[in-house]
Amino acid sequence: MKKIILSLALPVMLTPGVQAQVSLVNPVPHSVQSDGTLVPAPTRWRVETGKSLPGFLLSAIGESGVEQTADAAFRLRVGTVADKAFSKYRKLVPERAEGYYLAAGAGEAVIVGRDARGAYYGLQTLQQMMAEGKLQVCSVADYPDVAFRGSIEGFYGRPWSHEHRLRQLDFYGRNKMNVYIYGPKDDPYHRAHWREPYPADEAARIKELNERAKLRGVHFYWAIHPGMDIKWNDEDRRHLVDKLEKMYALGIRSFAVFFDDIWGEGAKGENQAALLNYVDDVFVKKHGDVAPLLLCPTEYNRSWSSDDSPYLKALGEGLHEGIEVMWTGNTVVHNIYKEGMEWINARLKRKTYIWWNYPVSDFVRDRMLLGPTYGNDLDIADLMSGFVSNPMQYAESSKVSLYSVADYTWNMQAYDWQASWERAVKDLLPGEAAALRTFATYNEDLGPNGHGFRRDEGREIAECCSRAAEGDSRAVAEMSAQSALLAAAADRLLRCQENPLLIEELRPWLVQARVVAEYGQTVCAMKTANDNGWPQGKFLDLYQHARDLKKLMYDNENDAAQLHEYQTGTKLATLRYLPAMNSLFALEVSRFNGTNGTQLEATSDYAPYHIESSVPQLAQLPIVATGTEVKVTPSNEVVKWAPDSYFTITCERPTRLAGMDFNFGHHGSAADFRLEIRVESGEWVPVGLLHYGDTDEVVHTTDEISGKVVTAIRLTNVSGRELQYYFRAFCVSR
Ligand code: LOG
Repeated sequence: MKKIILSLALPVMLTPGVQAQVSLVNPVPHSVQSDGTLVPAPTRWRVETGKSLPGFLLSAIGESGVEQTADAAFRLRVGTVADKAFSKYRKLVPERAEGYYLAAGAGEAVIVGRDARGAYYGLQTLQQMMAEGKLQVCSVADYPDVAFRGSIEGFYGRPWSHEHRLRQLDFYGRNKMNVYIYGPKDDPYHRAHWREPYPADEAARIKELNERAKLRGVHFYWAIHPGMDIKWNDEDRRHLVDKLEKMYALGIRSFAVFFDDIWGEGAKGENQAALLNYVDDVFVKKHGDVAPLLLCPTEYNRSWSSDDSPYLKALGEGLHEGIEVMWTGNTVVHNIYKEGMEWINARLKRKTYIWWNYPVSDFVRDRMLLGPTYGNDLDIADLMSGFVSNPMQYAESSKVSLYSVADYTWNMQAYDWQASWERAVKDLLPGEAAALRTFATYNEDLGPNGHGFRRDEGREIAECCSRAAEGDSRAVAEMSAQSALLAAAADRLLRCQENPLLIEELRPWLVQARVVAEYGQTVCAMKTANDNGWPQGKFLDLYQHARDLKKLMYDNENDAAQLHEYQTGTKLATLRYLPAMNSLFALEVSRFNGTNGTQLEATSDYAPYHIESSVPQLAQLPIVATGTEVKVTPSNEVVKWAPDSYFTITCERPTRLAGMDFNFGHHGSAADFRLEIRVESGEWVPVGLLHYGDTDEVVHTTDEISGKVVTAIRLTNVSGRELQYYFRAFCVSR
């Protein structure tokens, strides 16, 4: 084997053009030494392992796809620094938990981990390098920047399926992520019925997940969310510990307790701290083999807290040392900045564990988020104890972002979001990476949303879009071509067999992309028609077609048959592409009107209902009309209604009502609000509100609403105080 000199001080040391095999590795390793020499990757190897290796590592070697035979010419040696046989490598292995040293050459590869997980990660690096049948002569010294890296299945909506979760755990292992936190809001045994044990079949599945996690070097955290109805008494403390014991019996050894998105009794800091300390004493310490507890607090972001928050003080001072606390940043959905990390660490008196709310889409359910993962500071690795991403309810699609989260948390300073994204797309769908890449560039932004978190969608066509919007001929021609490429990409993906689970998730957006692209092409053709003085009838055909496509797009967004559970629509290309095409449409229609003396309507948009609200959390909520219903997307957090604040839905055209109801998660809320409808004369008419039963949370109207034709509906907080309610459902029937 070639002699390799190693320098830990230097990051990846490669001459451009010779990085082929090492560049296949995710996350980007800290230090690689290589002159770029490539040798054929072994198809068989004889394996020598150190005595320290646990079973999961041996099975990982077994599953590597390379045949193990005693007479193979290639020798693979795997061990840890605890193995005598590997002692001569000890100095080369970074002195960091989960670090490893790997040296690979023509006849041999050696992997030495600081610990077992380190060795496992060295094996991942070697396997990824060999993916294209070649092996690069190199040495790698590598380790993670952040101790705990992974995902938190913590969204509202349909929880991931068992199959998806297993695939996720495999993916985490490959990408050197070591945490999966199980906390789907809509698993009843996690939250609403936290006291109750899982039915046997579900318990068996969780056990299987935990087993798979172990095989992939992943800490499986099971989270419980008791805060909605917990009583601070012995009985409920016992309920909590009993439930944790049941999960312990399944083999779980890492636990989290969540208190997010609640108010009232459950939200008291001292009580939460006391409960966690109690669990620490009677459960964690008692067992001795349970990881430090993880808490998600109620004030989990800075905008809901204050410089001298008594709540954070209670946690910072009250919680046992070692208990980890989660934090979403400056707001619920926010990139993570150094100043904010320092602020919260000082208050919690520990390094905070980041719960990053991206690419979660439970507050913008009409979006598929496939763009690059960017915006977090690159100098904060030492300020956090962990970093987990809350993904979309679409597990496969979330891998675009999770791949880069793995990259970012492993080697922060070297993190290059663009390059990481390019690799992520290839990794997810190698055979159709170009099509997925094209499609993804139209599925980045979240659109207006209550959290104000946006992504820069369509960077690559930005200039072209702005010129096309003003009717520039070359730009319009290019936009027409771009539209054709989007349609082609969507078609390719729709018939792609490579990853059926991914395509199933993307399908509504792919179908919509075809309509979007056809709209763009049609609008570009309207310009051609005007430029060349085509007969009026031809322009009118295109004009009508563009408007029909807009309506079809709207119907697609709102077609009940196509909606995934909880999902309210399917939007894409909204940041640059569609606005540019809409402007061009208006421009060409006015041109046509000018030349022909016609009065065609210049707007193609179709959005029959709009929200106006003085409650910032509600003002940007998506609203959709499906069949006979107009629904507002639920908000996940606690919504604060200032006294006299209002929430209005305006109708583009007068709408005949059949009824309406809403659910703010609180019996008695009917008395706090006034509902009014605006009739066609413009007059506001009050409507009575009531609950049907003694405990019913849903608010109904008294029947004076049915049959009324209205142009707006307004709800006002008339309680005279600030109200803190959920916004679970708001539905108007027409
Ligand atoms: C929830 C979370 C949800 C996310 C985005 C936390 C700590 N809690 O507003 O379950 O997926 O925001 O909607 C949250 O982020 N509440």
